[in-house]
Amino acid sequence: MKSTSMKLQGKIVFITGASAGIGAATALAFASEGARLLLAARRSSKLDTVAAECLAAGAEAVHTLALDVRHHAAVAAAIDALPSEWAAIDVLVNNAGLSRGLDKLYTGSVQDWEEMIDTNVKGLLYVTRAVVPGMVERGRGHIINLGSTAGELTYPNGAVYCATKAAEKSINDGLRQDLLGTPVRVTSVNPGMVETEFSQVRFRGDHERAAKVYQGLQPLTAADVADAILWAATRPGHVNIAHVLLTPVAQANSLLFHREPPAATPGNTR
Ligand code: NDP
Ligand code: 8X3
Repeated sequence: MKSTSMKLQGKIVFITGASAGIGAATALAFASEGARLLLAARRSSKLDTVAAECLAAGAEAVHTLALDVRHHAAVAAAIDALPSEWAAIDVLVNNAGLSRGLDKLYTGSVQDWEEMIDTNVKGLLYVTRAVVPGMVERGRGHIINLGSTAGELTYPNGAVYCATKAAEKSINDGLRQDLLGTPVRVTSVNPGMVETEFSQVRFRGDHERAAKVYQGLQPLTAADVADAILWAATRPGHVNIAHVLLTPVAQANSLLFHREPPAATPGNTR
């Protein structure tokens, strides 16, 4: 039997963390397929810009939600209060997330740990809990979670961020098992290094330190990751992509990179 790819025209796609980086690029990718986009993040002015770009790129409609995924009551209330024409979410992209600091575990900041765990683990759970029952009731849906190479292999000074992505892996696998017997699909997209606002946020606006992360190699772009998310979402309805791992060619895993030395400049030669 010939299987047909999932069409996204008119489908409601809810993306958390859509104000920047991978979330914004994913919004644009789904927009070009004619989806209806529900975009959430804390910075509403950035969301408004992404919303306008999505409409220009072909989104059927866009609705924005100023939302902090760390607040359970706010997440539940926002999903509950969605206008009826936005309530039947078809695809949830659990993308909102961040890292803070790069410190030895025994000297790390408890506040940083809490922010990462509250956002990357608890926030993902709160949104999932609010959205998935409706998918089960309607007999259709797809949850796409953002994991990371960091969840597969812990790197030094990043134990807590890596732990949040290891938790995402467990949640992704558990949810897929718990949804067995329903047509709802569950996917984890696990990128390696992607140049977004991620490192700016990790190093609290220290541009020089953030730029060093990507020095000497070509990182993934947010659009590369959006491509993988869109691919997973458009597989035929009977196909579940459990996880996708994508890295720059110059990255083997979360510990091993190949960096080209900086090009010699005339000023540096003797
Ligand atoms: P960015 O910093 O560019 O974007 C992060 C997004 O998450 C922003 O839209 C931000 O919006 C949103 N966000 C952060 N905290 C909250 C919150 N409490 N409530 C709602 N939204 C929030 O990073 P990336 O695009 O790179 O990261 C997206 C996801 O991809 C994350 O889960 C990250 O862990 C994962 N990832 C990133 C990789 C990378 O190398 N960049 C590699 C592997 C995975 P706002 O500030 O407006 O709320
Ligand atoms: C983000 C990728 O390697 O910076 O998950 O942690 S990494």
